[in-house]
Amino acid sequence: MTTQPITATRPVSSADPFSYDVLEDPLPFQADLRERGPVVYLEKYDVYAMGRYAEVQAALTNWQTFQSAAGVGLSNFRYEKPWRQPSLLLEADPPHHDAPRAILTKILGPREIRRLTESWAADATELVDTLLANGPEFDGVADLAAAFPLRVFPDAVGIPQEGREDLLPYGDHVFNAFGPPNELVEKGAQRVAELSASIAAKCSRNELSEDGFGSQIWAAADRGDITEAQAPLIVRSLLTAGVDTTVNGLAAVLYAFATNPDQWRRLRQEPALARVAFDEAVRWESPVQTFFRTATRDVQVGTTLIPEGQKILMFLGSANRDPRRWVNPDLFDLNRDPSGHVGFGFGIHQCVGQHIARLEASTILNVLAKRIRSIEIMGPTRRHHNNTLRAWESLPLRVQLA
Ligand code: OVM
Repeated sequence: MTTQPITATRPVSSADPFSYDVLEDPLPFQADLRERGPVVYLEKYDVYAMGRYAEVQAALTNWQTFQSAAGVGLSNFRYEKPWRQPSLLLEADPPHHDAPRAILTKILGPREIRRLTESWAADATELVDTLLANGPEFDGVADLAAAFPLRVFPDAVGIPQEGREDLLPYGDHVFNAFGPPNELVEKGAQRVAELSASIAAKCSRNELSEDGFGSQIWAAADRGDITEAQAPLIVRSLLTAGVDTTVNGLAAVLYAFATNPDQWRRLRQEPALARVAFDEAVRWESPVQTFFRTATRDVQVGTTLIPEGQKILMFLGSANRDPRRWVNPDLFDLNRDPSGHVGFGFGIHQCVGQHIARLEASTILNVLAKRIRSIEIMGPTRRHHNNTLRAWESLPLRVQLA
């Protein structure tokens, strides 16, 4: 009897998940990926991909086998990103990951951030009232989804006013750079030196206000919980991971409600659903679509043997719409329980800022639900293409006041 090499039966795809068409609408590619098998070899990039919920969730939980420390982008960042030292959180695993993670878990914990509730509600009210005073038509991205996080989050971290306009383009480039070196990355590369210098300058102790997350991170260095060299990189993580993600999470929930008016009526009847609505939008749209892991050993998934050292692309967005896990996955539905979605990741790397994201979203949704009877799309919507993010450039909205 001869034994076939196990890779002879592995599912393969020649598709490019970072192509224009897939970035414009990733759903057909993802459905195809899930149908091909639990893990699929992507010829174009010599990587593996997981698109089904069960395997994505299991792999994200198994950091020993599917490591982050070798980089969570396509390439080995250690050689290819001279402009960015690895993140101490995203691109690390235990034991190095533990102290930075523990510090942020505390600083960004649900209890710790409750002190922000009142002032954020006042900021949201003022932003929405000023916007609506200009008339019933506005851009859901620029005027709301970007405007609100940019109003509250940099203050919460404690960075100066100057240079805040660099936050979104810097994040955009970092998220692009997790993908292949395509035209999105080439375009961003023109400003990367300037942008990374600008962000780095905001992370030093003397630039940060006394009462923000940034100073709390430096206080952890004073206590000896982390080193002084680690502190600015942990502040950088907040500035990198905390802006583009929440902007596109808020855009996702606005788009979801604008295209599902019955769900908006439901939220208005029961405002306590704002948090569920946001998590359902994060499941439905998955603002962070993908991250890579690296196999630390030969590992079999389905009929495929993934060799040690290979990159595996985890499709959070696809797992969040896997019909094997979700009933009517393409429906944005406040009646479902979206918990267990992998839109914030899963396991030890699960988004440490998720309570901030939920507080931002529920704060703005509560104000909108009070003021606005209905939301509709009033013109052509435009996606913003990014190798990692499912993002929006423009959402022209028209609202009817309550
Ligand atoms: C970081 C980082 C950067 C981008 C994304 C992210 C979603 C983290 O620098 O730690 O998590």
